[in-house]
Amino acid sequence: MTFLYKADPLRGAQWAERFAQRAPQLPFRVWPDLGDPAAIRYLAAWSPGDLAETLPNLEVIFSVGAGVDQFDLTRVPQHVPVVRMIEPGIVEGMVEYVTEAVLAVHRDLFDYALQQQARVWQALPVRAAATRRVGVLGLGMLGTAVLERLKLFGFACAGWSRSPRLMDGVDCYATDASLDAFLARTDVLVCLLPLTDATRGLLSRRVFDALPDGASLIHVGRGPQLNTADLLEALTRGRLRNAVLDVSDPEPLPAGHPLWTQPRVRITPHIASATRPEGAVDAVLDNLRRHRNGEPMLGQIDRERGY
Ligand code: NDP
Ligand code: OXD
Repeated sequence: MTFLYKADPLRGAQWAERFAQRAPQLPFRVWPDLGDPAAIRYLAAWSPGDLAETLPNLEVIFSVGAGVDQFDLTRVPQHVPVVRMIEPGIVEGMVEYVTEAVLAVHRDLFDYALQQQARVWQALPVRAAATRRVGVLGLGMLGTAVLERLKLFGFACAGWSRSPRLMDGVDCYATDASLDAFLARTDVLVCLLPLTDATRGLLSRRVFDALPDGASLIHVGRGPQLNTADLLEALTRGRLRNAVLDVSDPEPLPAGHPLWTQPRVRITPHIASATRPEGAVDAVLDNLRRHRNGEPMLGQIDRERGY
């Protein structure tokens, strides 16, 4: 009974070390060193390629990320559950990233960066956090954690999800029918949605036009959710004021892409948060225990929904 890891090899070495400490009885291999394919029961991957179809005795696939859109689920046999990553490090990283980005927008740091380039020493009026309306698309593990932190600054917080949710101190909107009402009250829009057929291309002119004039976008979901031509146009029109983009389509963003040179766009290379090896291995081992005991695994995705 072997565990196979197929993702970043540097992190793989850290996973191997943690496995050796926490589960020395379970042989751990790093792809492409498969050993006997028939012995592999568990796979952790960013993207499994053809492994899900070709490993004859595979029992569970773990995504090393919180998202699973990089998996081709049609190539994963129906009897093999797919489990996404739920571990504290990934949440902490995302809370830090989005909090910093919201505060940067709130405290006009994009404007001050432009003023600095022009050597302008000019104070801008400071708005109270309570008058700044933050809206998070996605009220899952990450969206709720982000809102819990943003609430502490006093921002007017709202969230949008597929099914109705309740969160203390957060105005919760659900379903497509309430999207416009949610957008109309949102000055800073944060995208923390999984990539599915329903969310692909969602961040488009239609959404930007439903936001108040001069709103800002923080996109930390997945690149294909954003229509970049519409974003550029909305920035040019002044409809959107600033954009913080951690994800792009394709990744890496090509060197000649016009987003690179937009003065009010800040780009980071998909680093908002990442699974930490210790937490990830602990989460996987806990789920293996659950699997063996016939208990539900934490983070098992629903193939129909796609997340
Ligand atoms: P979850 O699955 O916990 O939550 C997803 C949320 O999105 C849920 O609230 C869900 O609604 C909502 N949602 C999904 N589809 C729709 C829809 N069509 N309409 C309205 N709401 C919808 O995901 P996480 O919070 O763990 O992660 C979110 C995403 O963040 C990941 O899928 C990944 O793409 C991205 N991510 C990015 C990282 C980065 O570094 N940039 C790092 C980690 C993750 P409901 O509650 O009703 O199910
Ligand atoms: C993830 C990511 O989904 O890193 O975990 O984007």
